[in-house]
Amino acid sequence: MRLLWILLSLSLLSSSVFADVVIEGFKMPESVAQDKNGNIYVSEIGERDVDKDGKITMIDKSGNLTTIVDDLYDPKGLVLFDNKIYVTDRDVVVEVDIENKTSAVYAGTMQFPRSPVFLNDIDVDDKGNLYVSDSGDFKSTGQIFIIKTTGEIETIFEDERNLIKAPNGLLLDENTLYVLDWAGEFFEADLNKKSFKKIAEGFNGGDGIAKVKDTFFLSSWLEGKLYKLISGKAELINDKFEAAADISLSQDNKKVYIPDMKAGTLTILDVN
Ligand SMILES: [Ca+2]
Ligand SMILES: [Ca+2]
Repeated sequence: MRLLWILLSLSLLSSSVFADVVIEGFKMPESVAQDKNGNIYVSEIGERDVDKDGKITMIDKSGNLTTIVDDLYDPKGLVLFDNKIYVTDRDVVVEVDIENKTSAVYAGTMQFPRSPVFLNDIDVDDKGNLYVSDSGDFKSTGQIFIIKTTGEIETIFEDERNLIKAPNGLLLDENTLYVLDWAGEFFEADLNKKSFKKIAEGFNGGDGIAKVKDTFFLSSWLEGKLYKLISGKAELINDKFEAAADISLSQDNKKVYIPDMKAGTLTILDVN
């Protein structure tokens, strides 16, 4: 059992007062999600390129940490659907049964139309179709996949591959897919009209996306920063992270969870 360290601090940031909670002791945390019961799940890479040390840790409402599975490679983006966790793990997507604490490959490397190189973020629609980003070589070979509930996997926005360099963060909002590229651009893609347009830029080393109404929160892994974006205008709200990874919102939309991969922490930021 690991020790849980909670550090309460008040910091004045851009005229708002945030009460931050920082939970320490994670090994390269990459992504986070909260379920409807209030439990928070964190993916931990462990050591990079080392197999069987990647895990999913659950933080319950009392702050107790429990290992759900610890047999993964380098788990990254995770999403909850139907009491299961879907997590990207290098070149596969793994399904984690929370109750039984078991994992199994859900989408294997060979099922993809083009071999994935660095699967990164994941989101799910209300039917269970998964959207997955592949950051490729982090320069120009990235791609975005849909994994249908039938098991079929397709590359989407093929015609926009000149715009998409190294997609990292994905966020699905009804028929709109938001994409934060490692190269710094933030895109809005209409899944029905198949349109794909840039709505902001300047987020070098972009990683996670969270959204409350018309406000986006965007993280930069490379710069350790968290931004707020409203109507295309970005405001820096925290630059104290070492590597702000794949952020997400609490169920009540009042908090943003920020895993800091290099610091090994999870910061809970009040954005009410
Ligand atoms: Ca690992
Ligand atoms: Ca990511």
